[in-house]
Amino acid sequence: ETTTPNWLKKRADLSPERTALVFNNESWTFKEMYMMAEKSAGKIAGLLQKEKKRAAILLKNKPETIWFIHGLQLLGIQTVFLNSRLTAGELLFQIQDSEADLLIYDEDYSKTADDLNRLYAELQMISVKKLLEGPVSEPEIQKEFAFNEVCSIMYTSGTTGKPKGVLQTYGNHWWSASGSVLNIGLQENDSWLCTVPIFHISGFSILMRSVIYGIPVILMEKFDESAVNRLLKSGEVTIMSAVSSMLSRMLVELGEGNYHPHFRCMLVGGGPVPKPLLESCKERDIPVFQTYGMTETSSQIVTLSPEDSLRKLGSAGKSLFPSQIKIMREQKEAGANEEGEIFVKGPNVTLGYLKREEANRDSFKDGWFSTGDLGYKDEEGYVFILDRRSDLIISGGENVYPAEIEEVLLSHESVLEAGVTGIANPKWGQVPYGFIVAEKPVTEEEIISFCRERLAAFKVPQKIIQIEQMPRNGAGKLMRRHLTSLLT
Ligand code: S0N
Ligand code: AMP
Ligand code: MG
Ligand code: MG
Ligand code: MG
Repeated sequence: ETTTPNWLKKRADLSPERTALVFNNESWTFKEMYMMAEKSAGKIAGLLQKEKKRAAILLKNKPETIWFIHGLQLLGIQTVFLNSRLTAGELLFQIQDSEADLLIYDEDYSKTADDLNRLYAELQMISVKKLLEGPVSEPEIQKEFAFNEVCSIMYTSGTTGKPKGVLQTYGNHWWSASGSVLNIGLQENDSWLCTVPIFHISGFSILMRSVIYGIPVILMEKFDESAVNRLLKSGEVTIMSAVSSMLSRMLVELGEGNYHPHFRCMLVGGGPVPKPLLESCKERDIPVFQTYGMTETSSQIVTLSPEDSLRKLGSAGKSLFPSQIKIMREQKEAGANEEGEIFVKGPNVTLGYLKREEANRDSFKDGWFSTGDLGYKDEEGYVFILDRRSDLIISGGENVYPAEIEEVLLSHESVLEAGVTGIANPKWGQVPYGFIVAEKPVTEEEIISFCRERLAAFKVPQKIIQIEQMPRNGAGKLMRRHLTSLLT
């Protein structure tokens, strides 16, 4: 079994004085970061019994979050990353499903924590503030990482049913970071701007790359296009990860301005990247690289290379060095320009979903992971992503699963049938619209506020449309994409 030294510990030993993190006007070296992580580990260890192995975090993009994540790794405790946009009810499922022994939350989420406490009184929880004030014990530090050990768990929903915990091992993160750097390279002055949430793999992967490569993370608590543009103009940042909605907002704010020549890579993915957006980047000499990846692949698995980023605009690129991609059509590998389902394979692909035997059986075929996404390779082997896993809506980089919204709509006493589909939206890419067949009179406002209590804001249908009959095929299956044509 492959093991390596704990990455942060190793990094602090190799380059103690290099900058690890910049946040507002403060910065920390790798040596300081290790000290903070060790101290955090000591604080967490004092709370947990020895055999406890999983902690959930409901935290912000702040330095403490990074200390705690590394602290948990030092203790050999798996981290369950919770999306702070979710409601207490949605979080409860993930906390219980993952059997987390502890919840660490930011003070700003005290209201959610109180709600969780009401719903699940046995859950041990502590705020960052309390944890930082508490005593430090002498923790037993795990000096090594085993590659096939689970490091992190992030939830993602499926086409049907409840969210599933994606198991990400240390090996997955290592290979993901390696694949990225073997594509875009590493330069003396590199630094990676993190304004995507750390609770998504888009953000967490930046933390892993930072310790593995020895480069600083420039962290922002909240995405703000003018603050980001100022940074990119300053020359302080060389690489940034973004989703399309962020990039569009940045371009509007940028106007006729330009980024500093040090800025060398704008990695854009997490959902469809519109061609016109890529073209306006090209016109302004913004070094844009489309990437395709997912929680199950611990971030990028297909990314354009520097030499192709302009020539192959619109493509997500080729699979990164340690991984493979194939397009399957009617059980056979598709030919050039033939559309099919995207399958991926490689050491950054998840071991599977936590406690989901059936989903695991369905997702893996001969060592290949079936993504459910549709795409094709051109004659040179470049991948183009055409469509998402069945019916998945992506709103500003957040996934919205129609089945999950429909379940909530159906639970309303006035709703007999429900269907949800994504409608194009200039700000978010797509937003969900709800279609209902009512059995009793009900207003749009009533349904929307009912959803708001139960679902994260980005999942709440922007409109509720009452219809006479749901479009169904001969077998009675809801044809979600036909809903769009019912809009007047
Ligand atoms: C786009 C973001 C930044 C918008 O958030 P913002 O502007 O901070 O909004 P708030 O002030 O919090 O809220 C204002 C109102 O907007 C609503 N709202 C917020 N977000 C959304 C949304 N996504 N959709 C719809 N509505 C939204 C709020 O509810 C609020 O509404 P009101 O006023 O009514 O209360 C933010 O959404 C964001 O950070 N998005 C990005 C998330 C992300 O990172 N997704 C990627 C997930 N995928 C992966 O991690 C795999 C791919 C990957 O790893 C990757 C992706 C990109 C680049 C690189 C990689 C890589 O492979 O390395
Ligand atoms: P998540 O794990 O939540 O980030 O969701 C990953 C999904 O986002 C993928 O399965 C795709 O459906 C979608 N996605 C990611 N990157 C791209 C891209 N470059 N173009 C189109 N869709 C993408
Ligand atoms: Mg917010
Ligand atoms: Mg997503
Ligand atoms: Mg009902």
